[in-house]
Amino acid sequence: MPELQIIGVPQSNYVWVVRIACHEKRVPYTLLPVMPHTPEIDAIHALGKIPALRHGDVVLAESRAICCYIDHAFDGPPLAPRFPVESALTEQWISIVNTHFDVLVARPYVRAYFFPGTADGTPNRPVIETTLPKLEAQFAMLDRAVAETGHLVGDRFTLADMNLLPMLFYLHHLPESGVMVRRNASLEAYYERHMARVSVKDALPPPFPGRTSWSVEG
Ligand SMILES: N[C@@H](CCC(=O)N[C@@H](CS)C(=O)NCC(=O)O)C(=O)O
Repeated sequence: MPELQIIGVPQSNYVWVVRIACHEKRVPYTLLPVMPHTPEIDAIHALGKIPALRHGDVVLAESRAICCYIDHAFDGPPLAPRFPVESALTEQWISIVNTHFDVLVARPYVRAYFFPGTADGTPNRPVIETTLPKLEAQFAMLDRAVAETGHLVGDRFTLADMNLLPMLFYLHHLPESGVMVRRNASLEAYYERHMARVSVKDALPPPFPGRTSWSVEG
């Protein structure tokens, strides 16, 4: 069997997602900590984004596609349910998180702390203030979604949960979003429960280079 390579720096939430998938399936892999927009990534992802995967002749970009491959190419517990309704609900939550929560709301907020683009490197307050009401609404949506079973889909840990937890981890460590998550009791319980899961902990990234922790002052 050729070596499975996950390509991308571990601090990327989507690199973390595909690594959780590998740990859940007990698929051994090598992590190549490559930055976005480098020649190796540009050769795989048309927009230069991480993660990417290489496995023999198989070369893939996009976390959802990579997780699909890991799920179907290897034995081990299914990452996504195989039943039609649960399978569709898993896709539904991955889509909501990826196209609304992550890219439109959570990512600009997290970037405003870690990559603020301000002259003095301090957090980008205008971006933070703009995203706060949207974050509040999306946390309320997620709180309702996990209230009944403690999972996004049914009563088991699926790819929908794997896809959300890394971004939730970063938000939990930032000032305003951390307070908001803790105010949503079901979401906070969901976060604490699943962050303790072995696959999630084993793939936990180190803080960004030059930092000693994930927490940031407001
Ligand atoms: N839809 C992509 C999103 C990947 C993504 O946004 N990756 C970030 C790191 S977490 C990245 O490469 N950012 C660089 C950029 O957008 O220029 C996926 O699911 O893999």
